[in-house]
Amino acid sequence: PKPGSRHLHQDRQLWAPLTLADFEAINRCERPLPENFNFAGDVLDQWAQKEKTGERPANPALWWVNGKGGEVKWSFGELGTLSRKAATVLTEPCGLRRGDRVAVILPRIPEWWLVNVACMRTGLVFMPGTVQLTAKDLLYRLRASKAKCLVASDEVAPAVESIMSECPDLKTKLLVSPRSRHGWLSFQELFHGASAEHSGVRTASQDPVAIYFTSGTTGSPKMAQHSQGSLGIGLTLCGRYWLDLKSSDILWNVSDTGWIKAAIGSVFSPWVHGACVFVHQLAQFDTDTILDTLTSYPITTLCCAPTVYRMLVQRDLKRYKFQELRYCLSGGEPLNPEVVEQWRGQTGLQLHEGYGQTEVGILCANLKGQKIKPGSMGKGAPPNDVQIIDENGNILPPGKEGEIALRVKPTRPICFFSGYVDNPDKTAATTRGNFYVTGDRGVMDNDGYFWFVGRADDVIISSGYRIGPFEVESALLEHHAVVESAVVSSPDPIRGEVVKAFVVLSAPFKSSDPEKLTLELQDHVKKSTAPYKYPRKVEFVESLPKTITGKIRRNVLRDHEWGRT
Ligand code: BCO
Repeated sequence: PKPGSRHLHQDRQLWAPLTLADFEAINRCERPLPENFNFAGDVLDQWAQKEKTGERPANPALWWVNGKGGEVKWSFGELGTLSRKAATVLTEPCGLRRGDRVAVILPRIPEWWLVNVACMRTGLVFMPGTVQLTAKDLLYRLRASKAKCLVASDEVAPAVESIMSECPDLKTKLLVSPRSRHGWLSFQELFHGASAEHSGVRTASQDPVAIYFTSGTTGSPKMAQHSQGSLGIGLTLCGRYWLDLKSSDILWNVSDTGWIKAAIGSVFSPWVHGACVFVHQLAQFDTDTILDTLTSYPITTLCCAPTVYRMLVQRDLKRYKFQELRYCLSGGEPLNPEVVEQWRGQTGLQLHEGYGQTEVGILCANLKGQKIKPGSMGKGAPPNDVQIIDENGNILPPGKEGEIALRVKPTRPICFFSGYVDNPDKTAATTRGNFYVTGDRGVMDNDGYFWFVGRADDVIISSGYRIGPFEVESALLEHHAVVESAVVSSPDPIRGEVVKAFVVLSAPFKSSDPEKLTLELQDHVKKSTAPYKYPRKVEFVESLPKTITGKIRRNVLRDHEWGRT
């Protein structure tokens, strides 16, 4: 073992494994956070033991399909063996050491889960990203994080190669592909020959486990860091009371691997409860595949962004007989009451909306068994103390609009992130009085239900994506037609809101065909930064509203879009 680390199996003899009841008690602050905790060793390997003794149903831990006949089913025992092999790959040929950061840009393929668990075992910091990231996005992430290793698939390999020379900290590129590629180590080849005799690192509960890049109003995305404890223990109650999971359940969380929603719904919450994580590769999103999959597999629990439900209720759902579906959830953006009613009317199933953020996990939710008020995001999810506060950090009474906030003093909730890496000012700016401020505005009613109003800043939430206007404006500015632009949210019946760009053109482009130029600018943004951010609406204007100091007043444009005075 490395200095400062001990073999997990040796420690096993020294202390009893933590149980689900222990995790719940830790979340409720009825017992302290253990000094040491490792999700792979302390949770996944415990479920592998329970499989052996028959204390867990014969339900896979991971069930992956690709819609083309490809299928993988791993028990917790198999996940243990295979993730130890992956851990050997990361520590031996890749030479990674505890605390090193690993950027993982993979689609929904089983290797994403293997590398994720392998990072937990070895104390490496997992940094997921969507395969929609462009070369420019990757360059920023690799440089900001000083990642030592990048694990990627064929679709992003060329983009990585184009920026490699500007990433001096990146020592290893690991390719997950049946083909080999010059300059890359082959995950498949190394994995094939790797030993499963890997000893995990005894991580501290507060050790970093993952970093998520999250967008704000200004600047580039921030690096929100979570710990072994915040994700590994902090999502236990959400798994029980919001997701209603038991070890016999099969949960399909239709989320890209790049977001914390994948950690919540496709890793930590289901696995802490011993449930099966179902994954469809969904190389291309389409509603037919969603409906066929629910019809063909015994999925009990479905979690999607509201945009997906909005797309699904356009279909004649009564034609489909879902095999085992009993419980449905949504998260990532506000859910409209009409969709809740349409889904219930067509499927007989209630939709349970949850509201959360990368920094805090799930804050509010329509919990299992709780009366649902359509359009509300439910009550504060246990054990969170969620309040509506004013600009001075004072709690506002029911019915008053303010900022949605989570109490973090005097006691930090277990699920709370560790902070933004290398950015103490931004971390401190999220605290007001005793609260973490979400940047979202809302109202709490007399019964304690929360109602989302909108963002307090200029961030755009479109189809569940959190999009910073600055990132889109910067991409537009690279185009020679654009003198300046302002990017705001605009209402959309399917995506909730979409990105709209108000663009001031340079003189030579003022007489261009607006439709052609719109397409050209959209295409340009899709190439410059991750395509999900592209402006779905573009309006050419002579000038932008500004303050006397010359700052663009996005709020004027946004209010106009939303018909607000
Ligand atoms: O709609 P368009 O076709 O015009 O554009 C799409 C893609 O076609 C395009 N695109 C993608 N790759 C491209 C490309 N264009 C050019 N070159 C490429 N290589 O870009 C647009 C991407 O938009 P999209 O991702 O919304 O696509 P789509 O297929 O419409 O997907 C719909 C959804 C609903 C499946 C998708 O929007 C989605 O997954 N949304 C959920 C996001 C999510 O999981 N959010 C949770 C964040 S975590 C959180 O909120 C914490 C609390 C729980």
